[in-house]
Amino acid sequence: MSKNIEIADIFDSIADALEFKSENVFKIAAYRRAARVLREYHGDIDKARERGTISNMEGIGKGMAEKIEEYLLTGKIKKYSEVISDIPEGLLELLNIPNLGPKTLYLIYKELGVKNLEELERAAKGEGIAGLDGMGSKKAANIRKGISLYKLGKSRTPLGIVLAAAEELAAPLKKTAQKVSAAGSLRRMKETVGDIDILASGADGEKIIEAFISHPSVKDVTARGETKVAVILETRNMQADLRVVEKNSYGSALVYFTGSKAHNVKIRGLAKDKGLKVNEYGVFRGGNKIAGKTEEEVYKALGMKWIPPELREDRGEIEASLRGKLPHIIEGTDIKGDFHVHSNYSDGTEDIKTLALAAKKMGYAYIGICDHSKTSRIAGGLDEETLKKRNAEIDEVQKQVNGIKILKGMEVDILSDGRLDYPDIVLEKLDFVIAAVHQGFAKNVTHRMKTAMENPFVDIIAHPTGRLLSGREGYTIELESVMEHAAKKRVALEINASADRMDLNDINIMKGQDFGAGFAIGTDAHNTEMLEQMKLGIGMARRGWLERKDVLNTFAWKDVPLRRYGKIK
Ligand code: DGT
Ligand code: CA
Ligand code: CA
Repeated sequence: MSKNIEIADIFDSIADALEFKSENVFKIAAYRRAARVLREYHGDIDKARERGTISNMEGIGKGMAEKIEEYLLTGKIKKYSEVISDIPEGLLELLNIPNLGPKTLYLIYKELGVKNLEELERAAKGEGIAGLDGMGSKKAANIRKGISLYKLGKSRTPLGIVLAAAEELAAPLKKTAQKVSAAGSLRRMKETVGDIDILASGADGEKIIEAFISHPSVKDVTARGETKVAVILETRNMQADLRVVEKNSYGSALVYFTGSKAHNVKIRGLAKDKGLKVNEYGVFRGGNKIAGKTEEEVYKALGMKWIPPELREDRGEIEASLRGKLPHIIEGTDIKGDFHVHSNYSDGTEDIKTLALAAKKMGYAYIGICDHSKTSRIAGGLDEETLKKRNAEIDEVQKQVNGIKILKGMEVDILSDGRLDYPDIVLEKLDFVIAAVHQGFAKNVTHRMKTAMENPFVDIIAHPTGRLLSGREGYTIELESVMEHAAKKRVALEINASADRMDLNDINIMKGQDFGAGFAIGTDAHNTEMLEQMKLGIGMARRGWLERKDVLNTFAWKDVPLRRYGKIK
């Protein structure tokens, strides 16, 4: 592990401990921010120390810089041993359980002596937690629900993490194998992945398997045969399966191992009706193999057009393909811009110019700079004066950078009564507004979102469910009611593509589409690298059967159908 990651882990642990002790929220946020900056740092942190430039890093204050230096010089951070000295080992891990906040955990620990997951589970089931002051059976039930979510979360990994790990894993295979592809839920871009499946074919199968298991990210080999092997990766102890197949069966094997299981079952039934047999080796009529080399060929033999992997969930794609009515789902190349990017004016780590240049390099026509509004103070929310300055800087940078339009967006908080965090006169000066609930997740969220949509300057509703894949349940909300209202008011629903959110996900996208809502994909990037998360949003949109016309950022900026410009589809 590189040193910056080691330090980031320690900073996150300090933040956990401070949270447990109910200390100052800004102090906690400073550790979290520093941890994030360190995780994304690509330089040599030791060199930065030698140059004395650590404290120049955006998001690293003087105090944090000192602690980083302390670690680099001594291998320890005193503050860490201090804050954890009176907390039992493993207790803070429980803070990752949804519905269990630091204050409650503290109470349970103090009153019941709960120190680990097992004890917590017991206390949540029996009288223990329910009997505590201010708790009751409803809260105990919520914690039980949180525990099962937490366990589930541990067994599946968010797609964003998996994609990065799988790309790294597959890269060296491309040298020995003729063909390499992701398969399984990873290729279908499912929001979480149980295990990684990779398919390869080439002249020397043994050499391919050898290259796979000798990869530095492989921790353990759990099963090894001549054509398949299973390993455990360093990343979250994930399992990865590799299968090596004959090139004449590559297409049918890819169909088979891409799944989903439900899709495969339906295909097999269909083949049977036609007097055919389909398996991982090919499509057969009697003893004759009639297809198998490519996926296109396999689908064609069954009377279908090739089906994009993201649709292979048996949600009507087979019927649509048989009738020649598959939708033209959106592609990465359709995306003309990103609507949700934070600059260093709020909690992003890079300046507007850097972000704009990066977006231009990605081939975008526009980038929506979208900082937090003033109520989100912990996230560096902008007061009106600072917002003016930011807008002026956008104008200034726009003069220096051509070939990309820099949009003045804001992610504006929806307040407890549904009003927005800035008056209309401020909102009006922006190119677009994303309205977001960041406080009061259980407080009247449906009503607040709908009220916010009454404001004519609201264009997009941010992360409409509020859930996090790392284990936060999200808002208490009647999503259908919000979607219906959004469709009626022509407010777009966000597909927030950040790895931990994926919000809306495929199922909710389909729901939104049933109501006739429009969508806007935003990465919620806090630095240039996170702009790449657009692919996760595209994956979700494709799984939700969205076409170009359904997604705002497939339009050229002058044609984006925002209601404030009267350009409504
Ligand atoms: P995951 O790993 O839980 O996220 O989901 P998948 O879809 O990647 O499932 P996995 O890894 O168990 O299997 C990969 C693919 O192999 C799966 O999508 C379809 C195929 N497959 C696995 N087992 C069966 C089976 O019993 N019958 C059929 N028809 N296909 C199977
Ligand atoms: Ca899998
Ligand atoms: Ca598998």
